[in-house]
Amino acid sequence: MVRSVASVCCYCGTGCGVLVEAGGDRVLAVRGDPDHPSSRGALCSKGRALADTVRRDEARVLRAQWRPKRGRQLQPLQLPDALDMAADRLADTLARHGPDAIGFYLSGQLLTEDYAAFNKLARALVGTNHIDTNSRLCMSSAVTGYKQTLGADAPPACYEDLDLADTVLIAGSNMAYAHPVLFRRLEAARALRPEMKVVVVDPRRTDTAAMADLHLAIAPGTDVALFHAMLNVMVWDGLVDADYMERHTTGFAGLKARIHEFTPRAAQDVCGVPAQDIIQAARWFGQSRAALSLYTMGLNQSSSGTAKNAALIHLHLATGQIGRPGAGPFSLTGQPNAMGGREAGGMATLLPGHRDPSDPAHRAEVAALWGVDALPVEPGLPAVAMFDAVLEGRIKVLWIAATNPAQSMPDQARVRAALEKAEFVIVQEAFAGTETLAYADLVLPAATWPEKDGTVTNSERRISRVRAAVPPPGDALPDWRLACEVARRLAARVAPEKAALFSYVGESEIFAEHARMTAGRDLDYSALDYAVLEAMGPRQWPYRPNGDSVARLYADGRFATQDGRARFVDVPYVPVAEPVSAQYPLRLTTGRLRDHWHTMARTGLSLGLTRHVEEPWLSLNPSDMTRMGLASGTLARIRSRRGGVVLPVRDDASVRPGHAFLPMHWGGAFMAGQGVNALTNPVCDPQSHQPELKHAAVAVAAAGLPWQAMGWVAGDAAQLRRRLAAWLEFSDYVVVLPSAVGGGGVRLRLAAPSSPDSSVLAALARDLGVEAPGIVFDDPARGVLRRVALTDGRPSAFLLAGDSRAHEALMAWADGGPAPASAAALLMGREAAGARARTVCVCAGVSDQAILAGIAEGLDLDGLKQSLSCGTGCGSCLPEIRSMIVRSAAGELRERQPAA
Ligand SMILES: Nc1nc2c(c(=O)[nH]1)N[C@H]1C(S)=C(S)[C@@H](COP(=O)(O)OP(=O)(O)OC[C@H]3O[C@@H](n4cnc5c(=O)[nH]c(N)nc54)[C@H](O)[C@@H]3O)O[C@H]1N2
Ligand SMILES: Nc1nc2c(c(=O)[nH]1)N[C@H]1C(S)=C(S)[C@@H](COP(=O)(O)OP(=O)(O)OC[C@H]3O[C@@H](n4cnc5c(=O)[nH]c(N)nc54)[C@H](O)[C@@H]3O)O[C@H]1N2
Ligand code: SF4
Ligand SMILES: [Mo]
Repeated sequence: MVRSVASVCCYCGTGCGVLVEAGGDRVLAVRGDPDHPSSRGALCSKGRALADTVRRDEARVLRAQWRPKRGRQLQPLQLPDALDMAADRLADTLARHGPDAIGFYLSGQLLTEDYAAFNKLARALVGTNHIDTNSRLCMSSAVTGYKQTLGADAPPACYEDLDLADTVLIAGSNMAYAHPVLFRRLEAARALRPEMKVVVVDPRRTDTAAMADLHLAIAPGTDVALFHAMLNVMVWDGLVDADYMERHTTGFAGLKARIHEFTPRAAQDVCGVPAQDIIQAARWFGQSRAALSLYTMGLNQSSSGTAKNAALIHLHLATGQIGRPGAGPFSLTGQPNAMGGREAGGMATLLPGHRDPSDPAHRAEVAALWGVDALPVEPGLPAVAMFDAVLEGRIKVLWIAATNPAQSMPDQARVRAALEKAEFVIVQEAFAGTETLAYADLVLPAATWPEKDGTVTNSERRISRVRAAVPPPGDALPDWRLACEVARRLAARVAPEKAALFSYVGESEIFAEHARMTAGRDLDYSALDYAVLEAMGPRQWPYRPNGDSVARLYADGRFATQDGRARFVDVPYVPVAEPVSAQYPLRLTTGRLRDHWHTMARTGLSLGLTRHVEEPWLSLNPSDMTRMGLASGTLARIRSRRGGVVLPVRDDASVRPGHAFLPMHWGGAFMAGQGVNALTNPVCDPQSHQPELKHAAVAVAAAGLPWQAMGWVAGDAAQLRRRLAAWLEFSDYVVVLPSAVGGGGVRLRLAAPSSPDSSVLAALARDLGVEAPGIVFDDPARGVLRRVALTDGRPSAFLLAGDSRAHEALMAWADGGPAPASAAALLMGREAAGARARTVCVCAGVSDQAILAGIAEGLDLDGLKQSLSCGTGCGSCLPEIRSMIVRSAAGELRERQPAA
């Protein structure tokens, strides 16, 4: 019997509805849910590939595990024993060191019910406010920005505003990659109303920027100067709404003097974009009937993230562009439940129902609602400071759930030192092989999507039900249940009267308790429960008992402040924390790719998704490459003041001279060293405590690793990655990557200063399964191995050590290309092969080469769609295809000549 279960995609904060088709314990297919009001059936490439990522095997954490001693392997443990072990350690730490020796580090990927359970455990039972999440790396500047200006942490707009806006200001957001379904909606609106103006503020010319009428490629970190200058122009041109400001805002007088300094000329010098463009952006915004801003990490992940948010919101307050259809400052959330986590108060600086832990009245309210005497007073530590406290020995037990800090936190050397220093680390994980698991003393097996029930809130304040479609594998349990099981055991040891606080029978009971805590607050959805969600479908907050959702906030000009007025805040422009210098001359920024999700535990399991970008590299402007004498593909050592990584460099005209870009996805589980965040700066915004993940000063130089080997082997990527993982220690440059080539397998690349001795080469050949292969052209005297194992006449594994000229040709053959006329000529690199094509359209499997060939024939977008079917599925590739058309016309891209 096939069931169809309505749920929500587990990736980004767009929160697309999905229908999961399942039979028994298997997921058969995942489709877009046409009835979900936020997405109306649409899914991007990641959502479409969800069925490929549902696993019940060794790719998952199936059992509890513990590490008897640091440095030893994890060992399996019965789940009840693991829960007792957690409770024992927590009780013991409480007795010896008190509640603030325990910290919880959670995730915006937890469901609201998980958050509610953990929050109660931390604050009402353990008695600490040390509960923070990866949302600190993500949304916390949006929270402080909204609270400072509008009085509450509430995005005032909704997705329909994308259809209705006349001017759209996209700031620090690469929506084309990170919120593709919303970007599709914007493209559709613009196709209907070509007069719509789109301005993109991003140092890089992303696929999002490529669709803009105006791209402001500002220097990193200079957004405040830009927004102040835009406001300056609006004041000067009389585009502000003095009446609105007079009736609904305060504080403009205090900001005026500062705005005065930021003339377009002054901002041109700071931001590095023409004054004329700044004036143009301000006029479009100010003259527009409806102006909408969409913004994300380019603003938030900054040492002045709060100021960037406030300065952008000022533009809306000054022009009255808020609370109306098509208008408003709309912060897009990153993770699927970043919003729900904020509502449940699952961060050090928040309490349930958008309350504040530093407010005694709020603490008393929450204590009463939970039925405990009091909540802890001592402030909780935000993420970066929490890991510092672990390193300094103040926090001794750290419980990590649904996040992978040994990859995603800035300044990995420090984070990893902290994890080593901790007395006891609990890691609650769903997928095997993550970087953080290497530091676990106790592993709790978590259920994950689509095995969990609960709710999430998306960017437009819409609460949807997440529904389980299959049972969890092995001993895995939903996160809230693991939290409650440990909580009850801990209560039995330290406060038996509190055990009842955690005796929920199911998710709906937790949600009901949580929803009640929102009564009378700005987000009030106390009238909402699972029955209402079942009957009415996803609802937005605030939710009125009569069944009305509120689509737009502040329509009446009354804000969530004491006096009902929104506030202008006099925010200074402060440059990035780490200026470039002679020693570290390049500005590094980091961010996302279209088809991967964060640290790739899940997207790394979908072969289709690995095709778009197959490996990590550093993007540099071609002029910098020439200046440094680096050819595309050269291995380079990238260093910051904190650490380094070795990766290939590639020329990329979307990056400005003096700038560099590295994707955030690949960490120590896929490459030698500690990944991208070995480089990043842990300096934080003083108000939001969000780290500056978007900027670090770096140096780049050729790595000097001339000996290289490349291998590939077909088979199950999760198993093969485990088999090859030890090679990650081999040198400063090693990557072990899932590969879609030949129906799936793993790719290995490594490099060394000189040829390793023959025993190392023999071990490499053994691990890749090419000890006695079908084709051999070795040259042992020169440390060269060239071997291909064949199955049914096609490569099933190969190794090219010391001479990898044949790599692309072999990959093409393994991937279904024609067999070479002469294997010898191929392996000796004499059979020239055109560079292998890269997949642009995952749905229809169309390569960049095919698209460029089409463009060369004169096809436009519609022609390409018709003749190649590219871009006719989820549409995630459309921005890239459009940008290829533009860049080909500009002579930047050319079809590569086919192999001679
Ligand atoms: N495919 C995919 N989608 C995702 C995710 C994913 O991992 N993969 N993750 C989700 C999550 S959790 C998040 S938080 C969102 C993030 O979504 P986005 O914020 O859109 O993604 P990023 O690539 O991190 O950063 C956006 C842009 O900020 C620019 N930028 C850097 N510095 C500055 C600056 O100083 N000013 C300005 N204006 N821009 C700057 C970068 O060049 C980059 O293009 O994506 C969500 N969606
Ligand atoms: N350099 C750089 N670093 C960044 C960023 C950047 O732009 N640049 N962005 C930052 C941002 S915005 C974010 S949001 C973070 C994201 O960083 P992380 O949160 O560390 O990234 P994920 O890979 O999503 O980690 C989620 C983990 O939870 C596991 N998991 C999945 N489902 C479940 C479940 O249901 N229960 C449990 N218990 N576990 C589960 C996954 O296997 C995975 O290991 O990265 C931050 N780090
Ligand atoms: S846009 Fe893509 S990743 Fe985001 S929720 Fe929708 S389908 Fe999932
Ligand atoms: Mo995020």
